[in-house]
Amino acid sequence: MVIRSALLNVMMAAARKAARSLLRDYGEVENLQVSRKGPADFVSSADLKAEKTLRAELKKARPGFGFLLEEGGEVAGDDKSQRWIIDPIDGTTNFLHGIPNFCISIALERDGELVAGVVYQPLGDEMFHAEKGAGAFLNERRLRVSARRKLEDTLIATGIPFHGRPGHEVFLKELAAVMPTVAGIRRFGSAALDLAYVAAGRCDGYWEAGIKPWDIAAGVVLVRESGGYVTDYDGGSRMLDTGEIVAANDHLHQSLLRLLKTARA
Ligand code: LIP
Repeated sequence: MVIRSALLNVMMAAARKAARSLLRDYGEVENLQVSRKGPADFVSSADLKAEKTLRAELKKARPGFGFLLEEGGEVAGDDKSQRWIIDPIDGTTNFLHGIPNFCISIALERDGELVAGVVYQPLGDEMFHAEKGAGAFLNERRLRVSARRKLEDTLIATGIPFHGRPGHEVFLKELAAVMPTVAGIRRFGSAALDLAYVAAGRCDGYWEAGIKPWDIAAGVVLVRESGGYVTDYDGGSRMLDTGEIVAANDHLHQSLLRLLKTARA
């Protein structure tokens, strides 16, 4: 039986409450695929509904904390040292197309440091959670990053730029460098779950550019607390500012970082 802090219990309860409406909406999206208008507006209302629930539950539990919300933006709290960083649906495009790989991501930042994260994948009832210094868990199971040491044995996740997003050419250079070096590359469509999968050892690494703070904040805590390394492209910790991230187990992080840096040179 995992003993969790009151803070994590608050975060997990909020995620479960928001997931109830999200699962109902996801079922509806599948029916809307064939409608002429498509489900885009419906998904944005699902996004807003989930975010409203998360904000209400977390404000009730910690009234003074601020927020950084994917839809609602920055909301200052009375307590200037603490803010929630929330993505109500990470993997929105998957959700829109009825692809079962999306999650709710909630992180707590205290004095500029990410100290707790919850990534909840409601379809599989997979609650990834971690708090600084207390380890990372999937439901009741303690998580550890993979032990693979050779890039040729690894499965690496990434995100691919698309219409309206920058970085197509540089991504192709990165892909050309990584592709022949590893056992496989996956584009799952949710940065938060990509990081959760690294923390769980399902993937050995993940990289992406052009990513938002709410996509990665919770996953950063998961990877760190499961013994992995997470940096920006320069090996620093400014991922939320730069929108660039490289995460991997402790044996591989430097190799992956170097590979990507060479590709971009
Ligand atoms: C998504 C990220 C994903 C990225 C997508 C999108 P959203 O976030 O989680 O890694 O490749 O382009 O940004 O929009 O689903 O919250």
